Amino acid sequence: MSATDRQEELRRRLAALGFDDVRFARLDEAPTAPLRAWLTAGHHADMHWMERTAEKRLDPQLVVAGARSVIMLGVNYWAEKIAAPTRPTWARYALHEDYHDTIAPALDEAGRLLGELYGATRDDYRAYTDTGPVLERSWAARAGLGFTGKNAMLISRRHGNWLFLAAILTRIEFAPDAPVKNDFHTRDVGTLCGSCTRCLEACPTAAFPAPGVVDARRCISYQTIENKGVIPRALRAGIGQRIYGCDVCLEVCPWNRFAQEGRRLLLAARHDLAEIPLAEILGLTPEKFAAVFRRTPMKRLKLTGLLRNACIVAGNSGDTSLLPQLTALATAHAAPLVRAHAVWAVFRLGGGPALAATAASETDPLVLAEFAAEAAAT
Ligand code: B12
Ligand code: SF4
Ligand code: SF4
Repeated sequence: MSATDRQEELRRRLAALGFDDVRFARLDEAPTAPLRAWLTAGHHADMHWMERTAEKRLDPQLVVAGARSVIMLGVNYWAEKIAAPTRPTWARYALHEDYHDTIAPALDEAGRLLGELYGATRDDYRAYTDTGPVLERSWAARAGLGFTGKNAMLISRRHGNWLFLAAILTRIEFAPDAPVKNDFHTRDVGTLCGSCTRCLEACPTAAFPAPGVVDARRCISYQTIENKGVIPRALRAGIGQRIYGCDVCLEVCPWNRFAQEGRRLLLAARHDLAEIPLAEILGLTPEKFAAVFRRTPMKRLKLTGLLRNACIVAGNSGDTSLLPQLTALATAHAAPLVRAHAVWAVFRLGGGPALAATAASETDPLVLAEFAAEAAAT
């Protein structure tokens, strides 16, 4: 079999495993992603693991010595079924079992394929989805899986913004696929955006200091998923009804009109989660949380984190029927993080004066800070 035929056979069999797009890039030219500038500006917030792994992200040789190529894989998670955002609003990707877990077996299978077709051993490659020290979006753009939008997303002409990415760094040398446009090297961001700036304008918390650059400190996705502590008061109103993650800069993108449902071979939908009313979430017990959110990305947030987010959504909802539940959380929940955000929500819904009396018996500094901020605001 010729080298070209073998590479196409690999592409075909990777697609058969469930990957909706399969592209190749050479590693001889490092991506220009301005990771260092991003870190220096503090845009990574408290994701210190991004700092610790920066060298490896910038140099694949430090991940797989002798690596020559990267195989970039895309998994389409677009679902017509949830065409309109629900209330509370979940990031679309979160309405599935954790994709890290459902894609991993296919990556194991991909490794076996490299063994079968190229005689590769475990030392010849590393496969990751999301959690590895790889600049996945930059390599995906280099491989022509799509282009980098002004929203920083890897946008595919076939799948819009709705692609999970996975990467296999390998010592095997593959013929590179072409980027989506020849001037790719001079215009790394917004290659096919034209004069559109919808995503930059739509961001509810002004998280784009520049096109293609996200300041995680202001990003709702970071705040509701990665931040394990207090969500800054100044951002809470902008979070609106978004209980977990944020798709605003993805949803507004005109390139989504070309998106079609993928085969979903590597995904397990949990669209039922979008139906859960906010009041039910506010009343979750640890047992119910564990049962409902088993295997979903929300399991990592834990019940405390989800309640924190739910309090913010409740505070933004204008729904005063939630006040009794929120007052109970503000006065009696065991976690100060939940009490603190519940205090904010109660004040937002107009129940503050009645709650203020309980401040005298509160001793936790997190919660007292919320009462103090409310007092200062009136
Ligand atoms: C840290 C991280 C986050 C952080 C920081 C996001 C960010 N923009 O960096 C937070 C928590 C905020 C986040 C949010 C989200 N994330 Co995230 N995240 C990551 C992670 C782990 C690393 C990203 C990274 O290295 N950031 C550092 C910056 C510097 O690198 P970058 O964004 O990849 O690089 C871009 C810029 O450098 C720019 N660029 C390149 N050249 C140039 C040149 C110039 C001059 C400029 C200005 C810019 C520029 O383009 C690059 C490619 O987009 C990746 C997985 C991975 N290993 O890559 C997933 C990943 C990027 N996330 C993903 C997703 C789905 C999301 C969310 C949509 C989740 C949600 N719905 O809530 C949001 C989208 C927010 C957004 N608009 O970016 C997907 C994106 C898939 C895709 N098609 O692009 C990834 C690839 C995970 C995966 N395997 O599928 N994420
Ligand atoms: S994910 Fe949401 S908050 Fe983050 S940059 Fe996009 S629109 Fe802004
Ligand atoms: S919304 Fe417009 S500017 Fe933003 S990524 Fe999509 S095409 Fe580009």
